[in-house]
Amino acid sequence: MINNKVITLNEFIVNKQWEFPFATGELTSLLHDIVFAAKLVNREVNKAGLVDILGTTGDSNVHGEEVKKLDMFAHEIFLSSLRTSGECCGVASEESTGFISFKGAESRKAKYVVCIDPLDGSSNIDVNVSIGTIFSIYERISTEDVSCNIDDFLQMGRKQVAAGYVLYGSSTMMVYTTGYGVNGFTLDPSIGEFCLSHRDIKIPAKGKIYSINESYRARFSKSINQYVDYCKEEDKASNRPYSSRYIGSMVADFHRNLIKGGIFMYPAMTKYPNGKLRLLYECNPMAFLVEQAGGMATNGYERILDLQPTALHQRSPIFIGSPDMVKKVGEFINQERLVTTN
Ligand code: P6P
Repeated sequence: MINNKVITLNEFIVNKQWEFPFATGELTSLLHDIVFAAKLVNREVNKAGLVDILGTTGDSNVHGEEVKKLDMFAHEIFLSSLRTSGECCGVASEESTGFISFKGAESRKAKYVVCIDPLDGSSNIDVNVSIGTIFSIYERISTEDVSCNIDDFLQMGRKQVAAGYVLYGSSTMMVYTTGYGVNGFTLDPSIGEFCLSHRDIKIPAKGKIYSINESYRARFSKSINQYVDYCKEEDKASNRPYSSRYIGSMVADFHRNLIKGGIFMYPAMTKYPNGKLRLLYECNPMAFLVEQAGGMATNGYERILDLQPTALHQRSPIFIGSPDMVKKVGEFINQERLVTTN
């Protein structure tokens, strides 16, 4: 609120546009289209238990994961909004094996591509646990007025022009960045608008929360288990033991740690030798957001945003959150590397 005036997300996006001297309004318009799609998805997520949109489609996606009806609904809603926006020439979606190139004359001229996980954490849909949408926006590198190509999507995360997520939780929030800080907006259902509720979010340098699926302990490397044991040790000077919090929905786990401080970890393991989370539409957008909020995101060795993608759905290990905590787990990982390489 400024002078008790509610600031809506649409107003905020337009106001921020004026901060870009050469802004032409295209990114503003694209963000508006994403916001519109999020409102439509939110409406269905909120009544998922009442309509025949729960359960599965009986299909599985490119990752061999069961596709939920709401997954596909969200995918189609975002695709439709992006296709008609005229500001996006193509989309890489978790729900689509290949990228989708929009063929319309206006879309072919558009300067942006979008990578998106339309509904992440979908295994939680049927049990009413928070789920989310994650998006990432790049300027195309292919020639305008021709169809986009794979290289438009395989850009390093540090090339993102915008990224954000929608959290369909106890309230519905949108959190996004265009590279000038992170701001959060809460949906007011009475007016159907996202309103500024978390201005200029900064993640605490350290927190008391660690998030990891400890059921995989037998599959983790020694250094990961050593760090988890470190989190559990009694040490008042360093405010340990930390609390274990893991929802199994990346957006919800990330958002809690962003606000309170903490670390989310999905390491490589025997079942997932490159980690489980996807670089283009989970790791990169969250890494852009966390760095803009003063946090860190690595794959254990390198900055996530510096990784060169080679495939649309490639996975990456990820350690993301409060910088002091990401650095600490990195010390354990590199110690193991030193020991095993000597
Ligand atoms: P696991 C949801 O399926 C997801 O992609 C992320 O949202 C979540 O953090 C992770 O997988 C949970 O994976 O193996 O712990 O169930």
